[in-house]
Amino acid sequence: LFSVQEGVEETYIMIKPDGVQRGLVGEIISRFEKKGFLLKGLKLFQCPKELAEEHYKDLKDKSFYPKLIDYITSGPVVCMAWEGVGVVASSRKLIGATNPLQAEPGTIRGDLAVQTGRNVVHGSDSPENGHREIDLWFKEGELCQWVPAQAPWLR
Ligand code: RTP
Repeated sequence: LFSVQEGVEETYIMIKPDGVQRGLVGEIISRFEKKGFLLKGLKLFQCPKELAEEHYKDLKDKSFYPKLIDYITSGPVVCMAWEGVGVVASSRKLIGATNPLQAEPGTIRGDLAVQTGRNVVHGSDSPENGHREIDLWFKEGELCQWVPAQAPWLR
């Protein structure tokens, strides 16, 4: 039995269609696994337009919004739920700045992307949005509640 550790959060990470098309799925998942976060949900998924619009509803007044919706629905994405201490902010660090040209080398976007409009991955920006987005993208029964047998301290 493990006591609930302080600061354990969950976040929604999504490999965008360009990441899938470019064969970066394994590389991106690997970075979160190696960091030591716990994978709770994983699926390849063709996003319907309505879901993309709900996910990005806060950006609907932006000029790039229609292109963003076209991009996210242009091919399959990989949806993931990850758990861990401080996983929301830590994932944003692993991902790097929104504009890949400003993302530090060593980050996913810094190493693997060039354009803001093709920045390969999404990560929730707050614990509240982590919950909201996991609820939005996953159905009940698609998430696994589990504890790794060998390394529970990694949580
Ligand atoms: P994300 O939600 O994907 O992790 O990205 P973010 O928080 O770093 O950036 P946000 O401002 O929330 O924008 C969401 C996504 O919209 C696209 N975008 N395009 N000027 C542009 O053309 C522009 N600005 C943003 C990007 O795909 C960005 O990740």
